[in-house]
Amino acid sequence: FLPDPKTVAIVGCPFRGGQRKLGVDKGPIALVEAGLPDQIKELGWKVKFDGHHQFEEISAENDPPIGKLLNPRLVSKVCKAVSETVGDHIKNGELPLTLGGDHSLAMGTISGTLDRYPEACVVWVDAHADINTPETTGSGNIHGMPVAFLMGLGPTIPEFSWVKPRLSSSRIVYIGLRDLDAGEKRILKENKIKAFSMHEVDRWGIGRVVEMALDHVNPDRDRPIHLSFDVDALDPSVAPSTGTPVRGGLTFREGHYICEAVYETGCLIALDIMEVNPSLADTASINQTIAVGCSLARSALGETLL
Ligand code: HAR
Ligand code: MN
Ligand code: MN
Ligand code: MN
Repeated sequence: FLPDPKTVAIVGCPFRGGQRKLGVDKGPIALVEAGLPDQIKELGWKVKFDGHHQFEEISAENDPPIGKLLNPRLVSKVCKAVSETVGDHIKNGELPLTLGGDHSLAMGTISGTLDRYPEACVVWVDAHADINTPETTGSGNIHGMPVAFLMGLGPTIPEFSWVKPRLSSSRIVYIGLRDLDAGEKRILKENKIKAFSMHEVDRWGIGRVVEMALDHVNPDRDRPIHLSFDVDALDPSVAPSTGTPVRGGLTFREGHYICEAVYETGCLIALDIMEVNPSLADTASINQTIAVGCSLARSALGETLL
């Protein structure tokens, strides 16, 4: 599935409307300023980047909550635009690398992927399952819900009618989970969704976990893979500058190993690097987190293979 010539299209998404904290909208700018486009070129890819998305804001007065959902119209509109951009890049034979921004954006990126490849599978690397429905959410933050929307769980919200419920429970696998809400645990069980929490990473080791994860969603390694990587999957000592850090996460190598192993399948068709927030820590921690975001992306694009 790798595009020929190998071309990455960077989709910079300075967006924070899926959660409450300031700063995550600066993530993509920081990753690009740190040199990510040139780093990817050095790996032998053509890189297309024509600036970050300019999301025209819907003012808060025009966007009251729908039920518990915060900024619903804004999130919907932004994700719809992202979906179209990602889908277009895939159609053009480019691998979209979406830089967030908060993880609600994955509603857009994965919709774009499924437009082009309905049979695609998703590897979701995160401390969180992001599978609350508009009914189970405690926070109202839509970055905790994109998977529910993609799977068509929960009530129909007319403002999100463009999101087609096309992701089936057998086509997504989680790695790195350790902070789930009670409702999310129930949803995972009821839908028999495969998840490798940090407990499984400790038990089996990351090599075996990634193999089992891929065996589940992509047994013959012939399906396109969308890798959605939330940097809070990593331990806060590795990626401190993110909105909802949770202790006990993936080591630097475990995170990079996942990216490398997905690249090795030759099935990667879209990549998200999400939730880098370059304002939530001291300068050293911020720079460390930005550097890790860049190196995860490089690993998923083949950097560390001999
Ligand atoms: N489960 C909580 C909620 O729904 C926290 C979710 C989110 N944080 C993230 N997503 N960074 O991965 O609000
Ligand atoms: Mn997430
Ligand atoms: Mn998370
Ligand atoms: Mn490296």
